[in-house]
Amino acid sequence: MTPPPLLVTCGLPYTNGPCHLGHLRTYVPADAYVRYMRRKGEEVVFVCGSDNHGTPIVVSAEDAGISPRALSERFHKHFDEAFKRMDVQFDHFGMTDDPANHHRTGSIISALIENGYIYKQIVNQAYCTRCKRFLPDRYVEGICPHCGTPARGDECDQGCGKHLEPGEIKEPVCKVCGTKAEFRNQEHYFFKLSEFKDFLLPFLDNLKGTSNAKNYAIGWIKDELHDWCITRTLEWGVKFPGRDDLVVYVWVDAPIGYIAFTEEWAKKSGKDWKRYWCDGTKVTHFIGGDIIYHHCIFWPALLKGAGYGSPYAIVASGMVKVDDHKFSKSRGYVVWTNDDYLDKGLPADYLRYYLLSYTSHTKELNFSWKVFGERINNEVVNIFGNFVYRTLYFAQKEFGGIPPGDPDPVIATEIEKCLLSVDRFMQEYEFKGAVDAIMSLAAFGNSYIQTNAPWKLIKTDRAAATNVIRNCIQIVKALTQLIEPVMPDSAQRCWKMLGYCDEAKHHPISDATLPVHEVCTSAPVPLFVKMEDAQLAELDALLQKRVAEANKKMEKRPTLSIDDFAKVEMKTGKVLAAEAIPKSGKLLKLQVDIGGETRQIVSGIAQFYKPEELVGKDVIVLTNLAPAKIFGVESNGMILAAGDAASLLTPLRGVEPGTRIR
Ligand code: B3M
Ligand code: ZN
Repeated sequence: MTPPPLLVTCGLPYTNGPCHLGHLRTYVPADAYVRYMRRKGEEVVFVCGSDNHGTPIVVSAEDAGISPRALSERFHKHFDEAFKRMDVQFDHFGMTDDPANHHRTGSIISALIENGYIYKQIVNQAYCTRCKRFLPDRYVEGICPHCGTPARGDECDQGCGKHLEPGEIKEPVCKVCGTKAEFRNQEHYFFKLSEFKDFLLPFLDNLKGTSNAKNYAIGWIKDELHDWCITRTLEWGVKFPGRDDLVVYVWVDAPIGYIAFTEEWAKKSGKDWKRYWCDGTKVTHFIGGDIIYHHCIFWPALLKGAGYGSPYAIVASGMVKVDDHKFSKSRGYVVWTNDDYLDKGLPADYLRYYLLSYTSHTKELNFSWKVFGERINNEVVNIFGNFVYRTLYFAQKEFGGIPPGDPDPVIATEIEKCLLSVDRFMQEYEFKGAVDAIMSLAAFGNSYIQTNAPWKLIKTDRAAATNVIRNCIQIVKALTQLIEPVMPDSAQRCWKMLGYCDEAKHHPISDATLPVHEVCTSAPVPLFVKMEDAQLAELDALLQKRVAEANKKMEKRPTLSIDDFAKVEMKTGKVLAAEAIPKSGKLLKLQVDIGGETRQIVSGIAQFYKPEELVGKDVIVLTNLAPAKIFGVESNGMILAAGDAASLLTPLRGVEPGTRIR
């Protein structure tokens, strides 16, 4: 039997926000790896897709006033386009909410039930009496039972990082309305992860990939393995077989998406997906360093329990910082792929180069525009670009092409050395090592042309000058071949300048050593444009502005004089009527008695209150706010509320409507 081909996947982006540098740190190296392996002659399939389920999507969709499916489709399209613009070329990019994944997840759960790995149990779960619902995962916040830090329902995101099971969180509070949650009993389904220890230890021992993934997982497995609750009380998701009231936990159907996407790809390409997942598989997962547990422990156990093959390699990238700060969207330490980079006209290749060469794949990457500019200008432009241009310019000017022939042995040896070195690094997922080796060859070329100065030599010894430039051309060809996985667009442009009409990526990497027969007779142009200081300063200013704005949001307001406060007119009011404003999602239209006068007020509280529960309530109204039209509806005043969940203010003791607040 022929050995199974390589299947490479990337962690699936959630469809509740745009693509950023943190995503790219995983996807760009995966794409470079796939390109390289193909150039080595391996059969590779590269699949990914968007992760549409789970509470983060439901909460964001509620905020946006649209359905989780609509939100998912919007961001799915966004990611698909952003990846293409970055030259990250998946063979298939699916959605976890599409039928193939619903079907595959159902079938895997059924297999797990049949094999005795799933059992029912009553869970004491957080319940909100105001919202009248159970609070899965991110619907609840509280205190981590392991380390005492404030945590989300499903993970201690600010403290110890542990995964939290339903019912584990202490002092739970409803994320939507801020009400203290109760614990109530509910029946759930559990996966017997604890039974997989004997399988997981040898599996991890043999696992390929980066050492961080393997070592963390081996460390965790030496502790006790807990069974996982794999159902949630949500409408949105993949239904648990036979239970209309439960969906499976997002971390069940998300990795199963890898299989479903392979099936979708196989269907359109006339291939057999089982070849990838059922016989001795060669599946390589590229993931972020924060989801190692899910991929090295939970996922292989799930596959094993359902009778599928095990992952071959897991490659986990290190964290991303921005300007020496923890990557944070809310604090402004973020670089958006479209808004901050591609839409500014910057080439995908520069960012690809930077991400691959900044540091070892498993180490922390600290982004700054300053270092970005330095690396591009000093390395890509001055070393690589400069050498290529000098060589091609001289060849074209003096020879209008180069007489074919073999390069000198010393040059051939240098190229061979580089090929071996790049190969060793790529096999070890050490992308920086590979890029550095390529750049060393470019630096070698630069000093070779400088030392031999063919522009001088040609005046005294034309044959010797011809030989020098032929050697340089060979190095250019090797560089073009080698850099293609890193900077595909630049490599292709260079390939054209060498006189080739086909695509560089369709040549095996070993072509680097074959002599060049043709050199383009049209004038070469510089491959790269330098990053200007002014442009870098502008990009940096945008980042600093975003950080300052985020800070301001968290800052205290300036002190107010009593005279300033006297300008504010607030009165008690009684809500007489309330109705939702159609299609607005968030808005209610209220009629409020403020003492002898009825005001119409539009308020963004529809997510938190039903219209009928507001009628008759005493509220506090800012009465001298300038009237405004909101969603086309006249609003004359503002109702005061506290916090993100809009808890309405009300007088402690009954007072007449229209009583002045002082
Ligand atoms: N959607 C995103 C994350 O936690 C999550 C990955 C799923 S991979 C199967 O990074
Ligand atoms: Zn609630």
